[in-house]
Order: sequence, then C-alpha cells, then structure tokens
Amino acid sequence: MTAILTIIVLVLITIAIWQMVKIFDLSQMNADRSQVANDKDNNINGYLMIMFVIFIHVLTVVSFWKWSDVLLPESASEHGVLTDKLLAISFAVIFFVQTITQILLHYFAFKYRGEKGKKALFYADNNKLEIIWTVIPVIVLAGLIISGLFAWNDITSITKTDDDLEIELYAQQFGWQARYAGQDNVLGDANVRLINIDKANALGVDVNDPNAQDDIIVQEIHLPVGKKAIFKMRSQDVLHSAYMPHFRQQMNCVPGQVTEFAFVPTITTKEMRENETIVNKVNKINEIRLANNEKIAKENRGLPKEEQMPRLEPYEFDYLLLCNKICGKSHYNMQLKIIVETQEEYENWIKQQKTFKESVAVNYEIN
Ligand SMILES: [Cu+2]
Repeated sequence: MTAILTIIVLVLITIAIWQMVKIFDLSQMNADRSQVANDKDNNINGYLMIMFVIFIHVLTVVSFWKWSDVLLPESASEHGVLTDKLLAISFAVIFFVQTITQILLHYFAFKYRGEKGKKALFYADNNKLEIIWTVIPVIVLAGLIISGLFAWNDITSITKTDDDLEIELYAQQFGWQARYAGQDNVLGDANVRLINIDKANALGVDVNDPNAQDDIIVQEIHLPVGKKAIFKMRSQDVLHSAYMPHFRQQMNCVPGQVTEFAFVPTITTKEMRENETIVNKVNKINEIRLANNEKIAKENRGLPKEEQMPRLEPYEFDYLLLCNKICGKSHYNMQLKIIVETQEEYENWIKQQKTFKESVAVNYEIN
C-alpha cells in the first residue's frame, strides 16, 4: 500500500514540475530569443573586457608582492650575475610590452563594442603602422638574442689552467657521484663498459690509467671559493640534467658523451646562510615544519613506537646539485650537497678522502 502511495505522489510531483515549466515558457513569450547579440549583451561583454584586464594586472602585482620571496637569492657564481641581469632585462621588456598591448587590446574591445546601427569602418592596411610594429620588435628581439648569445659564448668557452679544479659529475638513475681529479689534477679515463659493481667500480674508471689512481670519488661536492671549477658530466643510463640553481648553472648529462660547464663560486655556504633572503626563507620553511610536526605529534598519539611517523628535522640551507630532467620515478630525489668553503677548509676535506686506488686496491691488482 505504501509503495502505491509513494508512486502516486511521485507521479503527481512530476506532473506539477511539468506544468510549472509550461507556465514559465508562457511567461517568456515576449523575450528576445534572437541569436544575434543586442546592445545589452555587447555592454556586458565590453565591461567584462575591462574587468578582465584589471584582474590580470592586479593578479600579477599581488603575485609578485606575495610570492617573490620564493625566487632564488643572489647568484653565488661569477657568471650568474650576468645571466641574472639578462633575465631581469627580459622580464622588464616583457612586462612593459605586455602591459601596454593588453591594456590597448581590452580597451579597444570595450570602446568599439557592438551597438545597434553602428557599422565597422573598413580599413584595409597602413604601411607606416606595419613598419613600426615590425621594426621595433625586430630591434628589441635582436638586441636580446645577440646579447644573450655573447653571454652564452663567454660562459661556455672554457679554458683550463693548472689552477682550476676538474670534477666529474656522474649521473645515474637515481643519484649523483662526483669524481675529483686528485693530486695530478687530471681525471683518469672512464667508460661505462668498465663498470664493475662487484669490484666497487661503479663509475667505470679505467684501473690501468695512471691518471685515475689518485682520483677521488665522493658523495658530496666541496668547492673552494673564488676558484674555477670545471665540471665534466657523464650519464650512465638516460638523459639527466645537472642543475645548480644557486650558481645559475645547468647542463645536460648525455649517455655516451661528456658535456662540460665551469663556474667560479663567489659566496661560501657559511656566508649564504647569513644572507637575509636565505634567513627569511629558512625561517619560513621551519615554521611550516613546526606546524607539520604538531600534526604528526597528534597523529602519533596512542600509536605504538614502530608505527609512529618520524618528526621533521629543522631545515638548514645548503647549495644543491639537482636533476632537472624527468628521468624516472625517483627523479625528484636526485640531489647532492654542495659546500663552498675557504681554500684551507677545502684542502682539509680533500686530504681525508680516499683515492680511487685506495678504495679499489683490494679488488684489482694495480701495478
Ligand atoms: Cu635524473
């Protein structure tokens, strides 16, 4: 019985909705159903155009004001000052041109919005205008590209002197290793075919090459401040990219070939940790970590020790070598710490590292 009543109620509700739709349709008899925009539509669109151009500019200014502190701090390498300058000029040009063109574009869309009885002016072409908007961008773009090309040539033409440091960066899924050239300052030969994991030769260094004996393989890069470091990059498996954002350096690591890049670090890790931008950044990160630790503590409450989530350590600034090519599932975790220090501190550190010969002597018979 209840089921029949429910069905009857549902049918009645459906009939009521159907009748109400019919009444609504009747009330709209005199409405404008034309597909052609009328003055009201054109006005709405015109004002929306103005509102949109205001919106994108407010958004830009707010974004800069609110999030510019997540940008990189000052460059810690010599050439980085130049690339930063080029980037700043490009940004200034883009911002200037984009503001003017967007404001004009949206203002004209508003000013010349459709109006009943108004006819568009037929305007075929204007050679003078076309020359202006072709020549000005050509000059500006050529200036940007040519100055960028000169800077790139300056940065990438590497000449090695005896005083420079030679370091190999070896990339593989998913980690980095660095090889220092050692006492003789010449890297020994290496080849993927010589890789022998069982004999602790993960980089495929040629054990018979005299230059390889004093090479030093490490899991952390140390650089003396003010001294040119020449990086030779190799990859074992796929394309990786050696990215050191604080030094404005990036170079692809290509399987089967050696690519190189050099720079002079100018700010030690210790000095950078005192830099105002970095201090603010570190404080911000640690505030987030502190808040997360409170959440973790709450979730851990009552759980047995082995099921508890570990607390986050306070963050301390370090220069990093990252991978900037999506090279596989653990790509995000491919990083190596870089420490820039005084010459003396660097020498102390390198003295304590094992040479290639010392670390593989047990496995190979080296003459
Ligand atoms: Cu990678």
